[in-house]
Amino acid sequence: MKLYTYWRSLATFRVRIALNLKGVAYEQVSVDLDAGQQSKADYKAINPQMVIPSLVEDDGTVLYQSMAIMEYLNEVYPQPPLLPADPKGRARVRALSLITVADSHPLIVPRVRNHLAATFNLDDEGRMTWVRHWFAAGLDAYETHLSRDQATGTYCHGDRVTMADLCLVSHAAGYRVFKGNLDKHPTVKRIVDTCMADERFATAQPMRQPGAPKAH
Ligand SMILES: N[C@@H](CCC(=O)N[C@@H](CS)C(=O)NCC(=O)O)C(=O)O
Repeated sequence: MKLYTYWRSLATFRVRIALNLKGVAYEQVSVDLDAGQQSKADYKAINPQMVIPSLVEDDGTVLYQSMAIMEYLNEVYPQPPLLPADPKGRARVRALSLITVADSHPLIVPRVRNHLAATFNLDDEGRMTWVRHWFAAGLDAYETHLSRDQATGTYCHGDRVTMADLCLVSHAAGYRVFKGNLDKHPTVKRIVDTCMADERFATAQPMRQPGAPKAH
């Protein structure tokens, strides 16, 4: 299978972790978001929404939207499970995942930041404030849920990795790119640090992808 990706894409980071956890081999095809390659005709034919990730199966089926892709991988490769066995647990993991996937990340993606600049003349500093606001709002919600819910364990839900951890880790990584830190979110920080100590998470992170700037 082929993953259309870009080193710093947070949505693709989530999918890369899922692929690593499932032990699935894949080919990476880079879509340079900084060069606007996502809007070019050849990629638009694959994903009309002009966003990454897209995962193309060997039979040509195109999967899109990171959460749908994670759920697909979880169904096709059941081990290790990314969702709990019980309906209430699954609802909680999906709900935690959606804090990032539905309510935070969509507000900070390049097309939104570009629109704020082009249509509303928001300068760099204004866009930075916007992005940090939405990341922090999501982290506040995570911190409250995770610190008060009995269901929280070593990870977001109990003592096994679930899809919620993949989403949380991508959220925290994005916040750090925009110079946020997790000092006010200790439960989030504990879980993120635990996840990132696992090579299957660490090797999926943006700075370890082909094309990422060299760390200095
Ligand atoms: N909800 C989608 C978000 C996809 C998305 O917006 N991806 C970003 C990269 S993380 C993108 O391709 N942005 C291109 C743009 O905004 O022009 C998902 O989770 O897959």
